[in-house]
Amino acid sequence: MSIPFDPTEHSHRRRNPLTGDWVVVSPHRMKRPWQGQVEKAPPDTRPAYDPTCYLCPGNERAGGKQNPAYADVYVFENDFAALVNNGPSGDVGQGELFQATAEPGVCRVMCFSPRHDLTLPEMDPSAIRRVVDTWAQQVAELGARPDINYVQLFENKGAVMGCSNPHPHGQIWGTHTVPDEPAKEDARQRAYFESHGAPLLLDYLNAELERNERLVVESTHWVALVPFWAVWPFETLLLPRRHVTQLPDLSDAERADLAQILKRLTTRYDNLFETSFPYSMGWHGQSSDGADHPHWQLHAHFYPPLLRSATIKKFMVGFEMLGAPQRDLTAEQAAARLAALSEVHYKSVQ
Ligand code: H2U
Ligand code: ZN
Repeated sequence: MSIPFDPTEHSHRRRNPLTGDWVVVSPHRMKRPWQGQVEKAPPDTRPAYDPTCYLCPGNERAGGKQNPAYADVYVFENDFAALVNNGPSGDVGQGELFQATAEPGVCRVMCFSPRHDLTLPEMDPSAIRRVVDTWAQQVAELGARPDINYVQLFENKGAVMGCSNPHPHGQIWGTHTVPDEPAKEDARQRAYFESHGAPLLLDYLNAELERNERLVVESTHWVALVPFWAVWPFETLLLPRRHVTQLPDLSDAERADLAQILKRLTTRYDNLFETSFPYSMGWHGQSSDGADHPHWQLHAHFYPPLLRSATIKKFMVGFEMLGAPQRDLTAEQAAARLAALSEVHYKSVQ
């Protein structure tokens, strides 16, 4: 007689339908004794203005240019851009085994706030709304250029993620080629739409709302959940309830509501280990190639590395580097932890 499958006991694999990638889940390992230290992060005592910060208003940047005395969001061309428009175009490879193509592009930096000491969860929804509007405006502006076919918005937060400066900021990269992650998601969403006649992520969202096992925060227009196939311990997916393919298409009400849910979600993240929660987050919308993409559903991914405390992170090494990603805490357990947290920021309580 075979034992019935128990997702909280038995090792298994889960498939990410957006990319086709798999993750190994080892829920039985959550019962291991833990003898490591659980350290609290040192208190964060940043000034509202730091005269040595290259992102604060009025300061000189590393490249020698000066920031204006900006009052809300400020976007500038990255002084050390990874992609530039200064070379040949097209195929620059040397045959089948040495393929290369020119990759012209644009890299910008976006300061979320003039305040050096704030992060998204500590900002007012009205200020976060200006971040949302700027994201949408940048996708519309860069996406309209014939040389740019994808606009990737992202935020690297925290030194543990390699973020160079605590001043709240994100980045904008406009690329000629659709990068690998959105390209994989595009192919899977297109194939699903062709066989089911509905967007993959909307069917997925509706199934998650029905199951109610992995939901973290819900609002009128948005839902944040731990995806069934999450790789990072507290990874989340944030998506609109309506079928929307890109940020510029969001309505006024959806933008205002997005500002609120971003604050609520990131506050829960900070409250989890009572630390300014590090992550890489970013938006995936349709490519800006001028075509219609009805198979797309706009969404944001949050990929946070912390596992057990403010100082203990998950490493993607060993089997994960050479085989496939693996996790112990199940997506359902992570969602339950995040869903149980307060939406009042821990710093405002103490
Ligand atoms: P992070 O988001 O990973 O911290 O990167 C910050 C970016 O800011 C980085 O790409 C740019 C760096 O090139 N930068 C400037 O454009 N001007 C500066 O004066 C310093 C940093
Ligand atoms: Zn600053």
